[in-house]
Amino acid sequence: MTDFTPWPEDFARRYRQKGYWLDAPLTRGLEMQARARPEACAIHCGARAISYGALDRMSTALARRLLARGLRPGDPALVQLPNRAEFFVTFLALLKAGITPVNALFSHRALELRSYAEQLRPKLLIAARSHPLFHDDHFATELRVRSGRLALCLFLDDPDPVQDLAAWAAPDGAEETLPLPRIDPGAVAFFQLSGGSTGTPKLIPRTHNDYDYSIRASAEICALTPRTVFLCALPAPHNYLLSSPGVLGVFHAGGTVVMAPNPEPELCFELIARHRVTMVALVPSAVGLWLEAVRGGLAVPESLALVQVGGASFAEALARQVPEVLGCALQQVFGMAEGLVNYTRLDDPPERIFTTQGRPISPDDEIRVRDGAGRDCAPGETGHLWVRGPYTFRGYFRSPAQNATAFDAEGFYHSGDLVQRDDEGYLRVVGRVKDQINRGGEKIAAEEIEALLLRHPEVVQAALVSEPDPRLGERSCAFLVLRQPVRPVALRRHLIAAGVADYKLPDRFAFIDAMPLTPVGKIDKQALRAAVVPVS
Ligand code: AMP
Ligand code: DBH
Repeated sequence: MTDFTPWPEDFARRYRQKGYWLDAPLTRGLEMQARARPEACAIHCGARAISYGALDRMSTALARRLLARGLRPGDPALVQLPNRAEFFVTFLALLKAGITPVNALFSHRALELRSYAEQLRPKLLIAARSHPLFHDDHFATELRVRSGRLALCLFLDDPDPVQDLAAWAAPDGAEETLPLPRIDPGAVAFFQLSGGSTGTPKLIPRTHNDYDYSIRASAEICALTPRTVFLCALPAPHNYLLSSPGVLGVFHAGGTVVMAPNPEPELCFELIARHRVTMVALVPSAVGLWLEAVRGGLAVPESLALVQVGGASFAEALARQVPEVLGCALQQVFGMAEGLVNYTRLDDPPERIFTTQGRPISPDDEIRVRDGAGRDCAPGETGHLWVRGPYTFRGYFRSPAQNATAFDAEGFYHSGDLVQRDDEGYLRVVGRVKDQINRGGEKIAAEEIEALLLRHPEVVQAALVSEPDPRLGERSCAFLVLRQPVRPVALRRHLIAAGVADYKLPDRFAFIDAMPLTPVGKIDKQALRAAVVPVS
């Protein structure tokens, strides 16, 4: 599937000349580690320790069996797995086979999965029996219809070996007979998910070359080594956990990944102590929980040296507490699944680490901070962040209308973030123009939820806006104009029935007689945010 907007030739040439794009497959790092240090531990997952050699063999076995079943390079796949080692076995296997997956978050429900199935028309589904939608085969059957060409479904923890993922990934030597295909590193490796601001979740094509560069460079910036032990306690498919430097960065450096189901402090501290974890990636709301836990008497095990924080805006007052209370170095990370990632550097002065969200990975990340009229902002002034570079995408998958507004004529992606840039190129995220709510790092496209609310027979108008939340940073509030009174519980039920992920359910409903309007007659969300309304 080559449905993606390539970088113009002159850019591609420059990115190769400068050594960013190596024309090697994304699995190269893993394969090198498996050859050099096959016995070294790649992943701790529950009681299992999986070596680099085993990870390489399992992913090869799965790749070969999928190809033997008739799947072909370029075929799309839909994957939804929890934070378990099998997610990485699967992802690596698909990369080796040239099958291009979209990795849905485990919190995604019918609405999101249907949309991915309709956009990508996957030939392969890999999901988990532990997910409520896959306890039985009803939903998989529905996806088969929506895709129109789903040829194979495998499940994590399926009792039947014919469709049990672990059985498909078990090396037995026989699969060695079928060669793996040659991968085109300029081609799409997989689709990343956009937090989005419009109705349908958008797919972001990421190539082997561009993703590999962002990972290699991130591993270097974060000084990863074979002694790095990284705790993966946020959803593994998220761009942050996968690539900033994330699990793929750790594999590149030959370190060890420890899987955690969630960032809950008691559980994480126990894993950190048991495996001598050195580094963790968190969102601000999780840092809040960790700080509280330490104040409540829990101790952070001393092996932990670095806490990364990103995904949502991190209050300076909390940032200052990280070294003091957790006893670790802090790194701020500001990234996006579309590409650009910024880091504070490990040797930056503390003030810069506390007060900025870092600077871009690459000298060739071209950043523009522009005011509403498109003029360059002076250092320190607030403006819109536009970006283009060696690992920032050039177009959403099959979304011409969206691409026409998300990119300008020069190929800059308009991120929708409001930032300030200082003299040395460090960015501070100060706001947002995109119609999105950032609920503790989980992004909600307002339009998606509004459209669902409008399907309720009593809803006349709907507007989803953010409001401050002490724990999450932001939570969502749905302002509604109704025909007849409806109780919040009924509205929530309506959204659940539509199949929306739990984190997208409005935290609060507010009922008003009429929407405030802007001079051109659009719903005035700024006025809604400022409005004092009765709590429901
Ligand atoms: P997504 O497009 O879903 O990958 O989300 C990326 C968006 O998350 C960015 O465009 C920002 O709006 C937000 N974001 C990520 N990291 C940070 C951060 N450190 N501080 C503030 N916002 C962030
Ligand atoms: O929020 C994000 O999408 C994000 C945060 C930190 C990201 O994609 C990343 C680092 O790579």
